[in-house]
Amino acid sequence: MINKLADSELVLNDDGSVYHLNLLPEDLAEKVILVGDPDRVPKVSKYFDTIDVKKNKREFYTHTGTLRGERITVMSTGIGTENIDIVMNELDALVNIDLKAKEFKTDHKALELFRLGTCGSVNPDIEVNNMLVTENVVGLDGLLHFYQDYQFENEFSKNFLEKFPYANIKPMLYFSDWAKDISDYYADAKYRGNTATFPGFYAPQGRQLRLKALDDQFLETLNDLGVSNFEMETSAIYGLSKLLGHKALTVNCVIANRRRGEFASDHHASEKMMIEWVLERIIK
Ligand code: R1P
Ligand code: URA
Repeated sequence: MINKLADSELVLNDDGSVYHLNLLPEDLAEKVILVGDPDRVPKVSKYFDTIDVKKNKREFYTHTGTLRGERITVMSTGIGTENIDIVMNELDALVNIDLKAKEFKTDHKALELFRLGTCGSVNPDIEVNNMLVTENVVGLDGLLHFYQDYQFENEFSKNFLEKFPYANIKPMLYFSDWAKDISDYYADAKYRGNTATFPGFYAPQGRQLRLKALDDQFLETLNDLGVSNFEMETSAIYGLSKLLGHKALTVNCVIANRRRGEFASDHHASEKMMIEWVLERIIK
């Protein structure tokens, strides 16, 4: 492997910070909460005891501080797996690459990444205003096809790949090592499930406004294959964490029940409940 990275490959800003996240290594804690919406960042950091770093560029807003004596970061990723590609590579560069020398460090540092997102359920029995922890994830977005192949095999993935009926979409399947041993943080979560991540909110998730989606039975078909909920980031977070050697766990608040046509009228209250529930568990 080439050890010295060219300026075009590891792009830095004038102050030496990573190009998109606009962060220096000292701006980041080892526990990182990832949220999609930039407005969710202050909703999380308001619970911190101190906030020492506030930086942003584009949709990437970061606050770092302390909670109950432990350092913690919350960062917005914006929407989609293409943003997660940037977030994961630049977070990893902050801890595992010497930015000044542009060389890989010899000691590997593993970050703990907690996604706090929103999602839609495709299992009619999974009710809105509850949290769902992702055990397995199906990536229908395509990002991980550009990296070295990584697939895991278990009963869920074997069954899913065997029966997935859409020939022009190539699923990639991942899991969180943490989720398999979920008792670490989220043992009392109401729902655990298999999440599908999509490269869009409308037809990719089976929504039809003025345009027809691939299949009228899309939600039912994926639910029959064991999928419980839909969102737009977790496949890339779990897949790239696995490849880069970080720990990741997603909790999504269910704000839509797609099979019953329901949307959580007070989704801001559920978001608050999720933030408090997660912060109580990841820092005791
Ligand atoms: C779509 O509205 C967005 O909401 C969900 C999806 O994954 C997508 O990013 O997550 P966030 O609430 O974290 O943004
Ligand atoms: N986020 C999604 O991606 N889909 C939903 O249905 C709700 C939130």
